[in-house]
Amino acid sequence: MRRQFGETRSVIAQRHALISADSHEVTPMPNWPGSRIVVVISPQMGAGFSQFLAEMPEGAKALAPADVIERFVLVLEGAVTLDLDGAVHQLLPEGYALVPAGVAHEIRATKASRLVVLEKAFMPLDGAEHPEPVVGSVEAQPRRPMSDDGLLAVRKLLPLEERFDCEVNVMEFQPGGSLPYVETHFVEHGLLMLNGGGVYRLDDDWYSVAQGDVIWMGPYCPQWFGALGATPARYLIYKNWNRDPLAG
Ligand code: UGY
Ligand code: MN
Repeated sequence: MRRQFGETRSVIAQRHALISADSHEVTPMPNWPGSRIVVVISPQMGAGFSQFLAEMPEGAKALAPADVIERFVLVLEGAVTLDLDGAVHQLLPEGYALVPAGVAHEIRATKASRLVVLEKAFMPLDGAEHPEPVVGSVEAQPRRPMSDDGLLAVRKLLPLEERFDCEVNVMEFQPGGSLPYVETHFVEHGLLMLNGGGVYRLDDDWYSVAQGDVIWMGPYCPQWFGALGATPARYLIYKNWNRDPLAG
């Protein structure tokens, strides 16, 4: 991109956004003192959640969000500890945690680290218990085939239980693999390209996307992805999940 001519690959549209690194804006964040934060998706653009990238210097800490907010973190680089109710978990690259709303915790970088963070107001379900924290690693989750051609698989990072109001998955496309059809749904997505690239259809536009790109897909944004190149494409994808569209 020729930034000196005011160019960027980022696009902010009514119902979707593509945020590329060339337009990242670093901002301070009270719960992340000393870290470099880039908020890539937020309610200000129309989303029902926020997604940000956090660059933590060694020793930096993150404090818990407001009591009604649940937080998902995935380590991209480095290493952090997660102090949860007295138990200390070590998160390495592709290690992740979901900290339910109201659960006290502290994240501390044991070396310079990069994280992707998703936060949203938790939507409880009548009669269901409050979710428990989840700590895991992407690699430890089974690959579930998603297409007949064997080119698409998903790893589900959170339990498929109704007390959880969101899903966070890693979709894995072999070269030439694609979503089987153009999806339209009332739930929305926050996405981070982890590896490889391809073509993303959002509404009536087709974008080339690669590692590091972030996408917001709002409700009913028609969406499709096809992987291109010699290596697999993988993305992390959040969606609000398992709640009636008339709830809340
Ligand atoms: O779970 C999903 O809705 C997912 N298949 N969407 C997507 O990859 N754009
Ligand atoms: Mn979808």
